[in-house]
Amino acid sequence: MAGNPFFEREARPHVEGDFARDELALAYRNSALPLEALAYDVTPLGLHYTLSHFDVPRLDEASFRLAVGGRVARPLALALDELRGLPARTVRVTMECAGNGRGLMRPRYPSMPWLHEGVGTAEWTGTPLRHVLERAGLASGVADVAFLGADRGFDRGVEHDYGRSLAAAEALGEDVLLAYAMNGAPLAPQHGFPLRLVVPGWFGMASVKWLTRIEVLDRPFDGFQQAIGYHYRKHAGDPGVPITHAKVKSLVAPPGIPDWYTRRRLVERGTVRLHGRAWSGAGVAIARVEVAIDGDWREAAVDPQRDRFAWQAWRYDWDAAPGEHELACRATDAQGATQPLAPDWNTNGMGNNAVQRVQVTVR
Ligand SMILES: Nc1nc2c(c(=O)[nH]1)N[C@H]1C(S)=C(S)[C@@H](COP(=O)(O)O)O[C@H]1N2
Ligand SMILES: [Mo]
Repeated sequence: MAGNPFFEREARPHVEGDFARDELALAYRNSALPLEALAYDVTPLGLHYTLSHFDVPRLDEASFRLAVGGRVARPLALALDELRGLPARTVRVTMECAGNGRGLMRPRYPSMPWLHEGVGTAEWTGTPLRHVLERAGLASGVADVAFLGADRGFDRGVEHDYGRSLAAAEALGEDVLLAYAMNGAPLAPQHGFPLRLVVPGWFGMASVKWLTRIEVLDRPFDGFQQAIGYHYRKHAGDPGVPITHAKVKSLVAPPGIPDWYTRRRLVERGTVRLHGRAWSGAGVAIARVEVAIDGDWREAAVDPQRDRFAWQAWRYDWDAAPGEHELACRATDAQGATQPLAPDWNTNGMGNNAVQRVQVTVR
């Protein structure tokens, strides 16, 4: 195909076994939450995961403008200072990559091979998007609001700026932020400097980084990441279901000390305090966390929901007897959604919220 060196007629074939060099390269580019960082309510800068499809663009704050156009009464070009002058809010948000857990699905889709660590919690400061949309004035009959990043590349042979959309009603909600700070500091380059969208309660792909353009549309946005990427599909050719909110999930901070290479854990016998975090999507609280010791499920204690969009801490005191053990944890949210014991397989390895298992040797 002329002009398109990366055209792929077929989807990449699924694989089992060894990770490929391309998967390894993606794993280096996109950093992970070390699971011991589950100890923090707010993930310290540098320990929050990152996922960037293309290159991290270098943007200049002084010349930066956010363009707002399309079906609006007044197109805008807003400097960062103008955005900082609008009413500000800080929201604590647990963000998880929709591909988190992909590397644990079998067979595997060749892409970013997350195991469990594509998640983190940050305090995002910015202005609710609706202030900007109201200033621009949405025309009647508006369907979608599209958000375009400054990063550009190819996926499956389609060249595009990274872009996502929200239905107009969703975009006008109080919780969607145009964020210029993370944990009280300007955004780091890898997290979207100088401006990003933050869509609490959704998987991470909705929170467009390096946000430079907002397009108000009278039709559904048909960008690659909206129309082709980010669907749950059972087989090739399946139109699939668009991915939106995060799913109920929990993680345990691996106890004791690790073996450097295998990450297997060594724990001393006696009472071991197991702890971790649990979260769900759309602001739904966690109602219950259970811990399994060698398949025997027990009730853990869960903190109440303090911030609507942030994970909740849980803990369980385990009376550890010498030998080999397998730990697992499982969350249930206030709407009764719970984690499956095995992944719900789909073609691109999305939304794997199966329970985490940790092998532990007790001495
Ligand atoms: N412009 C742009 N925005 C983006 C992405 C991207 O590649 N480009 N990745 C998305 C995905 S898939 C995720 S999971 C989150 C990750 O945000 P973080 O890197 O700040 O953790 O950003 C989203 N926003
Ligand atoms: Mo993601």
